[in-house]
Amino acid sequence: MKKAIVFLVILSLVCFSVFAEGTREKAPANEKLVVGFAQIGQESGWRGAETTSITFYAAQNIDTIQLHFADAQQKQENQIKAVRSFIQMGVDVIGLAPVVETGWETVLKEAKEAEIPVIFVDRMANVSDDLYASFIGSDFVDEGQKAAKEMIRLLNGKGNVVMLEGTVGASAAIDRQKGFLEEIAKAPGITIIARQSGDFTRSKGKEVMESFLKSYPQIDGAYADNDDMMLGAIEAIKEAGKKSGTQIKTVSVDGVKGLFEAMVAGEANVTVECNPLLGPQFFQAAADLKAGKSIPKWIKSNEDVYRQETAAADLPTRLY
Ligand code: GZL
Repeated sequence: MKKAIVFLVILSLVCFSVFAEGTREKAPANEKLVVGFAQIGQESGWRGAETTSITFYAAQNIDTIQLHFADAQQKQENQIKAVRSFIQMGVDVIGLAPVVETGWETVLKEAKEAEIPVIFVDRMANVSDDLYASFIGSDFVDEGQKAAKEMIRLLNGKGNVVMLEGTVGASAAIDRQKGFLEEIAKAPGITIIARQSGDFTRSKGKEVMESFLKSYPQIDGAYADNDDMMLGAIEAIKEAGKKSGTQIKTVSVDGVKGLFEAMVAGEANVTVECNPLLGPQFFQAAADLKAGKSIPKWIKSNEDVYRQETAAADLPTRLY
């Protein structure tokens, strides 16, 4: 009898715990989408537009989005620290604009172990597919090819060209140069006489162009991996007493307002658009990941080429 009672008591305890488990309210998942974004810095007008696109979107959706935003001042170690802090916080999704392509495996493996998906925004990193959920950004090789086609057109296929390059090791710089050099090689009359990094900044772009102008008496065209370096280069060309946009043709990438203003003034010729307004796409992808949906491995930006001839009409329509 005693044994029977003991058995029934144990059986009831087991049933109760199973029942309780089955009916226990699941801990309410945080209703908000909690995101950590490790931004590169504030090196260019383009970067500022991207930051605004991200922070403004989060502010507009404050009831459903909690954004933790870190500015790394263009230092990879600061981005890595920020990603680690987001992992500690237990955010739902991490956004990262990798300042350079290499050096990310360790911290991305930590994010994977913590089961926090990472979305690369605007720049890529050299890691295996399992370490990131998606890349939201442009086809930089295509941008470089478009820029070269414009330079060939502007120079009628012949002349001396200098290149102002972006941050050493950055995917946007590496791939734009790849596309530019592949395409420009189709015009044997064009010679690349100098290449140097201006780190995507206006001030360094001016310094680099000043040195080019001192070293090379005959420069027919200048290409820059971004508009900010080209705006610095234009200052240097003018200070050297040369005519930017006519004596020295210019082609650069981004599509920032300042370059449109230079085209309206006749001092620049072409900008290849690179869309920085990635906030909406980024948060939509993050929300999809949180909801357990699959997203494309590459969410490509759509962009165009803008020329001096239409700059006055285009300028009022520009959003950055
Ligand atoms: C491109 C982005 C580049 C811009 C620069 O996606 O990474 O970085 O072209 C910016 O202006 O500094």
